[in-house]
Amino acid sequence: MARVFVYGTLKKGQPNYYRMFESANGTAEFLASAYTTQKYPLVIAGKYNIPFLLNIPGQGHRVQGEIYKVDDKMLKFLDDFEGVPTMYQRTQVDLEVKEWVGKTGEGEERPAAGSITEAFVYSTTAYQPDWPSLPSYESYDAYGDYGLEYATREGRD
Ligand code: PCA
Repeated sequence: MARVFVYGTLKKGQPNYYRMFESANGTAEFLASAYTTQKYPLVIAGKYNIPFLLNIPGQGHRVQGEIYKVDDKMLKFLDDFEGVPTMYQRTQVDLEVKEWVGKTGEGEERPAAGSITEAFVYSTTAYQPDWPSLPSYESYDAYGDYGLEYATREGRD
């Protein structure tokens, strides 16, 4: 089992969320909403309007997302889906819990709001030179009013 912090199209309500709940891909369980403890640029880049968390700590915003517990099969699926290691790299990130709703081990308390935890994240250091100066967001929304709707895999040319 592993924990993954998702901030982009894998979040609830976003275009790739369903992929975490296709049983052929493995299993995923929602644990908590959280923010990165550090700031990072979360930009929307390229002709398909793909969200990227650039691995440049200290720049941008503290990014909002969701922590999931995933099995090894799902972790492999996500690595493959996210094009690890070329498009994204899977790294560890420190997170501040906003609200923990998932199960904990027997006899364990749910981590309180404000507590610090860590998870994997799909971030990248393989970005184009102009990406760090793109607008950066605290919270990604594929359907947001900035007019950069995500092109799904099926919808690309
Ligand atoms: N999928 C991953 C990384 C960016 C994306 O769209 C996520 O949601 O965290």
